[in-house]
Amino acid sequence: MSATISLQQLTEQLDQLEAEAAKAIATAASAAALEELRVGLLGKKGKLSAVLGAMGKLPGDERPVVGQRANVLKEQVQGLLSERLTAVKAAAMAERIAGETLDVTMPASFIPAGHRHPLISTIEEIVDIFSGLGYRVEEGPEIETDHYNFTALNIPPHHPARDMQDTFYLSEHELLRTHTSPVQIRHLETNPPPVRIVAPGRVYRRDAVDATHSPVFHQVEVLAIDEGLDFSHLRGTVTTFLQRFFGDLPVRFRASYFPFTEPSAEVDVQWRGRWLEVMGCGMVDPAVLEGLGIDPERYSGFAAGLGVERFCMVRHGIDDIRRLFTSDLRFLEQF
Ligand code: 2NL
Repeated sequence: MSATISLQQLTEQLDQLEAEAAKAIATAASAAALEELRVGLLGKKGKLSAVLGAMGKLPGDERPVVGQRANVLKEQVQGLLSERLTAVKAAAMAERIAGETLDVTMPASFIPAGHRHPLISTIEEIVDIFSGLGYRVEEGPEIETDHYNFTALNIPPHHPARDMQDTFYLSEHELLRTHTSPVQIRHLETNPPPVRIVAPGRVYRRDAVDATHSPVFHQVEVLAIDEGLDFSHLRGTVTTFLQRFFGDLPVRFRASYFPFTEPSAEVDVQWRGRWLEVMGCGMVDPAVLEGLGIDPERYSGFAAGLGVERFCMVRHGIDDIRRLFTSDLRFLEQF
């Protein structure tokens, strides 16, 4: 029936099993692989059980020899398994720790911080100075009517400033504002004096682009209307403003002409030894006040206007207005 088996054969099988188990355990890479090996070697249907099953076919006196040998082997394998399990767990933990290491000394990823465009910071500086002198900021539309842009400012229908050559028209009566004065006219329509406002904004004129001209540029205008204002208030305000912006420099006023002010003046600062024209101003023409229903016998006021690009260029020594509009970061990063 069943084949006979000798003590020698069984002992050889156990030796072979020992070598096989030692090799497999030494290379098992995980706890799960070790458990699989344990079941395969020492489990009920494992290899050791198979050998022990065959033991029954040996003569009675030989059985204890094999039994003893099998027990030693079993303990050996259990020892190897638990040793290897400890090693595998330690390796897994070491790998996990290495993977989760957070290097707190590593530099943060670089996020470049932007900054304001020099034109915008120039507007903010100018507006800040007038805020400090008690002026409120007012803004208005860039598309205006000829009434607010010209008529209300005492610029008659055939004045050259109204010409298609100088102004962008959108329709017969609509245009791109050529100055921010319409903001002040609109404000005066709904706010009775006393008024002190500063009006920054973008304006448009038909100009060919060159180093000092752009069809789109920025203006800041200021307006003060009250009882008893005279040219000394204008002079004091403009001088204070210019010295806060440029530093304590000589300032001079030269007689000039604007349709909406009388008298009018051009203002120069002595910058690095040279006189530079930087703004225009004057006492608001009584005809402008009258057109708004403000009694010029009771109220008077002054106004001033400046080009932001020019202020920015003088302050930073920029030689070409186009640099302010071409968005070249190599230029802009300097400010
Ligand atoms: C310049 C000169 C100026 C004004 C603007 C003004 C506004 C009103 C009434 C009267 Cl509502 N005047 N503005 C007055 C004088 C000069 O600007 O050279 N701008 C760049």
